[in-house]
Amino acid sequence: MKVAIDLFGTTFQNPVLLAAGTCGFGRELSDVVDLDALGGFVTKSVTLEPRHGNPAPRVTEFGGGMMNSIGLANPGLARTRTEKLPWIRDNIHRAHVFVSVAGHSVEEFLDLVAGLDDADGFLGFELNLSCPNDTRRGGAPFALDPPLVAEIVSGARARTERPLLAKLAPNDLDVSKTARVAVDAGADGLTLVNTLPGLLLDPGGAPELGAGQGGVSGPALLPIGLRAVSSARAATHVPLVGLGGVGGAADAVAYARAGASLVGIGTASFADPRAGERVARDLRAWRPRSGIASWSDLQPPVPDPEVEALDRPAQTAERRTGEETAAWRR
Ligand code: RRO
Repeated sequence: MKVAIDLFGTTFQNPVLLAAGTCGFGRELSDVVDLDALGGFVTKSVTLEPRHGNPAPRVTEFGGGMMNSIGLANPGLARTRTEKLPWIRDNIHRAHVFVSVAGHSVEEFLDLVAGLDDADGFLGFELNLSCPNDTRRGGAPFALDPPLVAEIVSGARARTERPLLAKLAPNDLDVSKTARVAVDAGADGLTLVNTLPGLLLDPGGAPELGAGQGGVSGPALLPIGLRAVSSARAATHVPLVGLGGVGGAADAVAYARAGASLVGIGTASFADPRAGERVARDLRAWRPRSGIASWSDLQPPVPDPEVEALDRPAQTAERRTGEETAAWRR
């Protein structure tokens, strides 16, 4: 199957990305992984100041996958500019890189985008609106608060012309609404999903993770990610990055069938750092049944933005004036 795909004004040689938080800033994996064999990767989320992260243990496993509570450990904006991005610029040639940014407030997101935008070495930003482990916000992700999503995305949009992805949460019961809010505010694409809040206890009742709760990832997240991608596909026209529980090419194909243009590999690459290369290779060797020559052919039709606009809940609400509203109040 032909796996190259044109998106965000460029060509991805294949649709496989390494997800944020699974490959550092690339260099950490470069001895074992041929990063340039991938479609791309997303960096560890960057905050304004360096962070040590949460207390150990920060990862633990269970039957359905794993849990983490890294707590946004990262070198901060300044070192990302002076050390991490120059390495990417000099060493990554074919893979496309998104820098993940995570603020503790709207202003911090905007300062991060403004503070990185003129650096070299990366294609676009992923706004991490869905970290479940930010103790400064009590684990409450921005992605579950649509007005904040709109503020962050539109503020970021005003500060960069680069492709802008908004990363949404798996426990969003109305993810199609959040997806529309992000796209209306100027997101060029959406990443679905981050890890799902969870808790593992040892037999004595103590949390297995040092921080208490954490984010669930791995095979258990596959159906949750597929549902989110499918809902966002029906509600928006922008490219989607599907993520959650991808372990092999068949899972990646399922994400494409749900509407994803790119797929992220996360937990699978902890067990096998070369999982991304393997999935890209297996997709290239994939023999679809009939009428499908390329990865893009797997995807369902994308909604027409004009029709989509007519169907917006906000606009519907605006149109519901006069008689109709009066009828509801009766
Ligand atoms: O650093 C983390 O603990 C973390 C982040 Br920022 C995130 O977005 N998702 C996750 O599972 N862990």
